[in-house]
Amino acid sequence: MQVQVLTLFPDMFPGPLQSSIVGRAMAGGLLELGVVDIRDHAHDNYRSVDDYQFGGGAGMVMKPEPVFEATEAAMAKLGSDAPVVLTSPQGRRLDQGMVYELAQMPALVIICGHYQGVDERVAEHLATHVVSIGDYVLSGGELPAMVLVEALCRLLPGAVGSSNSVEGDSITTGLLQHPLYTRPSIYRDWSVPDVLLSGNHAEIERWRRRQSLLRTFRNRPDLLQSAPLQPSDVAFLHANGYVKE
Ligand code: 9D3
Repeated sequence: MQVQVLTLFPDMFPGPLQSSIVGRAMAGGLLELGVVDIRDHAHDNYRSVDDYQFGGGAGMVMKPEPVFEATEAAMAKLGSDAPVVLTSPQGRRLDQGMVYELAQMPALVIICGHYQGVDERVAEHLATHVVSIGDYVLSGGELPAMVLVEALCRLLPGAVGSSNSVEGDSITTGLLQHPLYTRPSIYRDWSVPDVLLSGNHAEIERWRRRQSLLRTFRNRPDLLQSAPLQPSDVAFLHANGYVKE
């Protein structure tokens, strides 16, 4: 997959992406990551990339011309049908479904927003996807772009995790993963739950299922709404304080 990242802060890349799975994918040619300095597409002698907003108000807005022209230059290299992701707090929240959809593409352009935002014509007439990574305030779209690249990379055919059965499990259950333990069986007086050492696989599976249900109920009740639940799951949750809305 070819990814071109457009940013006002090209020094931030590849940054942490050169480690771990993404680094290996880049070294192995599975992922080609290009970084474009949007400022190189500025029009004037001051290399301006931002301006005051029409209508008044504090904060600067990224000008459309450098963003459009940097994107069009990137697409000339990648193919004009490559999706264009704009990172923005106003975007759709990134989830694994969106990552999966984008991972099917041979090429991708990611525009990193900065300042108060980007001239709306970019979202309206250039971006195919406007994406946020969650409800907290960052100073720009660079870290969100890295988050997206890392998530995509794991799904590329041949990358570590691309055929990860454990992940498949957690997607099909729609629940949070159960607790994991490894040796030693006792650490500082804290022992691993007996059931995991029992060798009784039916009991272990039942315990894991219940732990998944409890943590999902406590930490991500929103996920329970769409998780496929057995009557025995619902009964267990009810016995633990769950009331279906
Ligand atoms: C006062 C309104 N703010 C919007 C919620 C202003 C604002 C905050 C942060 C405008 C831009 C930014 C910079 N953030 C991003 O560009 C960004 C982001 C984020 O802050 N959180 C989660 N995902 C993303 S994707 C891009």
